[in-house]
Amino acid sequence: MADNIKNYINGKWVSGNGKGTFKSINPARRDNIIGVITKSSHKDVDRAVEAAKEAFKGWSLLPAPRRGEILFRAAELLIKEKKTLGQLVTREMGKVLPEGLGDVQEAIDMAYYMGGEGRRLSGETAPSELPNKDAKSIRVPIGVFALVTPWNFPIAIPAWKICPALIAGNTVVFKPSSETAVCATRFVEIFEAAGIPKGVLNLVHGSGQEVGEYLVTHPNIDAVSFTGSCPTGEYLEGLCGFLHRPISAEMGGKNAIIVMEDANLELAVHGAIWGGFGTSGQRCTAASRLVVHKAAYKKFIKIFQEAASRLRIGDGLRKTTDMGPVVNQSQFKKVLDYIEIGKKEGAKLIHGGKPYTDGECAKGFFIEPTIFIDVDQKMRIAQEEIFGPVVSVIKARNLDDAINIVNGTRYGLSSAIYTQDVNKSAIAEQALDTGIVYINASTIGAEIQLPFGGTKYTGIGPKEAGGRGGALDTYTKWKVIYRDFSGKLQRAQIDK
Ligand code: UN1
Repeated sequence: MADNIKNYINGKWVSGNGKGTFKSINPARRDNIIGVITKSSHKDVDRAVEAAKEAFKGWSLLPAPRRGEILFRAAELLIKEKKTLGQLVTREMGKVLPEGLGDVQEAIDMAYYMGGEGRRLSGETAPSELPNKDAKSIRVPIGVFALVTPWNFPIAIPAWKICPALIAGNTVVFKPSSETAVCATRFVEIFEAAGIPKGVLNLVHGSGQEVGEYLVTHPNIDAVSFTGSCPTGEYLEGLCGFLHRPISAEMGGKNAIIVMEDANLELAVHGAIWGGFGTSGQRCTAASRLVVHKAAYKKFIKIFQEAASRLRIGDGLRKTTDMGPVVNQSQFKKVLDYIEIGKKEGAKLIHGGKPYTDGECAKGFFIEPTIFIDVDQKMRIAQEEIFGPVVSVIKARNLDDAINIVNGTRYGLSSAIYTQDVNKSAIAEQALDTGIVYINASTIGAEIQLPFGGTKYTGIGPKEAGGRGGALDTYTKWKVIYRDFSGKLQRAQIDK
């Protein structure tokens, strides 16, 4: 039986007021409906924003350590529910179960980490230039946040946003991807059980066109955090620019692994398989390009292809599955279209390239792990984000050439280098223009205690995750306070 999924507004579960319903389906078995969701109307958004605005005063005045206690309780409940939630992630968006469980673990880590921030959230004190005067900066909440999240990390990314937003004292209207509405609903239920006061966290389901844009531009929204596709993110950046509204947006990537001639090739292949085909390539951080030194090129390709041919494709709930489906019909078509584009551009397809329809997989959106070699870095498959199990291998003459290739796209999320030479790794670390650089590890696997985000068109505004320099900068604004206890007029810069 499919679940009947509702909005959560002002502490109550209520059906959306929109016309009709939409379904969340299991991408491994299209006939398996995970949830039926009533569409929301603008009125639902109005109510949710109103509730969040109403709740802001009480929540922002609650001492941050008390807010943190709710996050700790949420973390504990997530631990209890980890298995069920992990399985739900797999059923609703297709990633294999160990990754589904990892998705939940990332939320647990974030809830604990941000819960601890409740006792830090620190600013600065600085000496005043005048006697009997002190000066400090403090972080204050911004107000009502619109949080718009994608389907590829249906528990982790909502946690990246909701936990810091709440610890900082903001209230929230959360609009998750329609593809993973059930995961989002279960996640909000955890916060309800953890004791979040009514109106502090609200959930509204619906599409970007029907609900998302209206929410982001709503007059009573104070700031926005978005993770998703580039076209949507860039469009929202424009709207927020006109509204003078802060937005933090995390969007695409065209991440690359450099493999040098001295690399441990077996290790590099493990990283390339995990980065390229983990989550069926549906990560912003996926290693969709492999930039391989000419001296290692042939050998690397051979072992990489052998490893790809060992990947077992299927329903992510099965223990024997290494790679699940892509999330839906439109993603399925988009990835297959890119494979055709790659062929037409003259890249050499050496592995995969087709839907995978063996046995029960015929019922889902499965695509073979696909490898193109001899890719020219100007080709579209080397420049555009595919978000599927398609990897382009590019030959590099030397380290400089490899670095230029990696930096030669509009994106800058993550990059990696495999080398045994400490100097080469140091040069790469310095020259790679990406928000995250990995040495002898794949392009994926960022930890929550450091900022996550990229350069160039990957994102705008402060980053996700982490504390200072990351999420705390997204979810707080600075206030500076000067206190003069001299009892007389003192003039800065003048009384010397
Ligand atoms: C994403 O790539 O879409 O770094 C998010 C990682 C995860 C988060 C990835 N912690 O791979």
